[in-house]
Amino acid sequence: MEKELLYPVMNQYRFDQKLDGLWDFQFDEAAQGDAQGWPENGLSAAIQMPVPASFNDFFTDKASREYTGDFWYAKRVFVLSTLKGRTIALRFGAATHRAVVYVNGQEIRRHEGGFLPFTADITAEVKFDQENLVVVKLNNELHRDALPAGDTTVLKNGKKMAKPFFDFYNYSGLNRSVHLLALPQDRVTDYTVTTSLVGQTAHVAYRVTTSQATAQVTVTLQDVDGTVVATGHGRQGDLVVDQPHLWNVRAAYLYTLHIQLTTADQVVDEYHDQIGLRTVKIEGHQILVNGKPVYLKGFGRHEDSIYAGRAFDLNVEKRDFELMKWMGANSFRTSHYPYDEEVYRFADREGFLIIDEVPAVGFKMAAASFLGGLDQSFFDGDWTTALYQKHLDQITDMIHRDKNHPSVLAWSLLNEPDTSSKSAVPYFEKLFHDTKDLDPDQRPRTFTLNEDDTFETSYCKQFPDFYLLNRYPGWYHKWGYEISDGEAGLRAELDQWQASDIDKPVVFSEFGADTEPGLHKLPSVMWSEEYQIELLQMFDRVFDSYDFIRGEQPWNLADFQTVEGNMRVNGNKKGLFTRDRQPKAAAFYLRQRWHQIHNDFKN
Ligand code: CKX
Repeated sequence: MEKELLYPVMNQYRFDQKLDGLWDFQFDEAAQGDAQGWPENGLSAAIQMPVPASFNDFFTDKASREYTGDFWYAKRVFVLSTLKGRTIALRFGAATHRAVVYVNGQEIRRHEGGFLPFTADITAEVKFDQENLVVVKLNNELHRDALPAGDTTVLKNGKKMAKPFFDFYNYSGLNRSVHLLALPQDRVTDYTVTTSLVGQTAHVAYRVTTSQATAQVTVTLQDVDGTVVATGHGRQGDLVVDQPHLWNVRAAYLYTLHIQLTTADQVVDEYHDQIGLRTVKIEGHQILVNGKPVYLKGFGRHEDSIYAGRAFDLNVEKRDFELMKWMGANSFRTSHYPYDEEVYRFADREGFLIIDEVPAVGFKMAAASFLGGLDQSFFDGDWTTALYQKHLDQITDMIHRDKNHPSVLAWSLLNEPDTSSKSAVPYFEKLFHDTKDLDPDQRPRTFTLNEDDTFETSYCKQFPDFYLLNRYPGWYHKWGYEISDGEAGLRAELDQWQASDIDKPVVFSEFGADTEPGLHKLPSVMWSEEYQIELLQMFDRVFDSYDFIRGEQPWNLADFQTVEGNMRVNGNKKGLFTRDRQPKAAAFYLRQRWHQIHNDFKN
């Protein structure tokens, strides 16, 4: 059960109840909750906390907002006896960063990784027709051997403080929905589909895994009118669709896949999901979807909004998709962690391409140094062996969770790691080797190269299937009136890529300027709305000069919260939109450009 990550559905065989709402909540600075019997008796002095939400921004005192350490949630959950005989489970969409789950005083499971779901089988502990005490202990400390990477220090007053090596606030809590599930004992535990196209025919290779070996498996594919277009029998097979409606970029078409399990002619389980028929491939310096070249226009993003922090909020998500469509975008990167599953479902429906990123961020001591830490090569550290296993586990779970989404174009295995020291190479060799066969669809794998990791300095250029470049001339160096030198430097690097024998696409996955909305200045100064436009115009001139540049994703869709510091005025302001999702002037500029650039730009 622990490895079952299927998105919950409700039907006559499967029960799904969201446990969102107010939960009991309590900090545990002295880590005494276990000793004081909180798993058995509930929290001793609880306050109420919304779920899903990050706890931080609800508080009005700084010690609570910045709280780092153990903290607890509890809820009494009534379970009806009509669910008896099934596997009863809790499913947590995201618990940041590590969790211990208890039911009626018994520890059920532990999980590390704050941006991916996990299930806890509570069948043995659950009491029917009664309230059950669900208690979760969370911990939000940052460590070098954990993802995302950072340190936790202790201040002289005894308070712990998170020191991220990354540039987003360490929002913590039950950030995504919690589900109570009741599933048949004999059930579908996972499925995989991969599409290949032969002429006018799509072949959908499917594979279904089940909890028990005996049940018969039937798979059907229905079009949007509910007509069955293909049927398969057995745990694996091929669904053949003639004249298929392909899933295309910004022109999505979704079929419904139905999986049915029967034993002795009795249906015992059904699962359904929407899938898209499409292929993705990198060929030379082109990104191909269904064999046709695509130019990526879109954003690096964050799950970040006022009040609820990093919590998934359907309203914010809806607005973000409307903004991206208004801009003429066709893609985004889930910087710097896998997002809520609803995001991928939106993208599947709207025809957006996703570069799906694991929270391997902060793997660079210079980034830590920029944020107040040390300066040494990250991969020289003695923490990398422990870190590696967690990193691989989270890539495995991300691919396991997201592998069937037509929107997922590629996997980003790290953001801005330190690749300009040789000690990175063995880590990368192993990582790219161990992740090679995780995705049945064999999507391209990549990672973002930071400013310091250039054509000349990076030792890891051989690994990605295509390149993601994060570049900040005009902002972090050669800024203001020197921006023309920034442009010259950027062109000089790109000339080196062009002159090399590397024949892979390059996508600019970050570039931008912090911009204070409402600050106007003629001529421009840094932080003004005018300067943000000038910087984007500079990059656009460069993008249009090199054929191998196959995408532009400015940083960021919207302003977002970071640690406080002398580099940030209440967060990172590189958004094209404000944190409350209103456009800065640059959004109008870029919108005009993107509406003139078609998905097949440069072909
Ligand atoms: N890239 C020099 C990673 C993002 C940051 C972005 C920024 C950096 C730039 C690295 O998470 O927010 O500083 O704006």
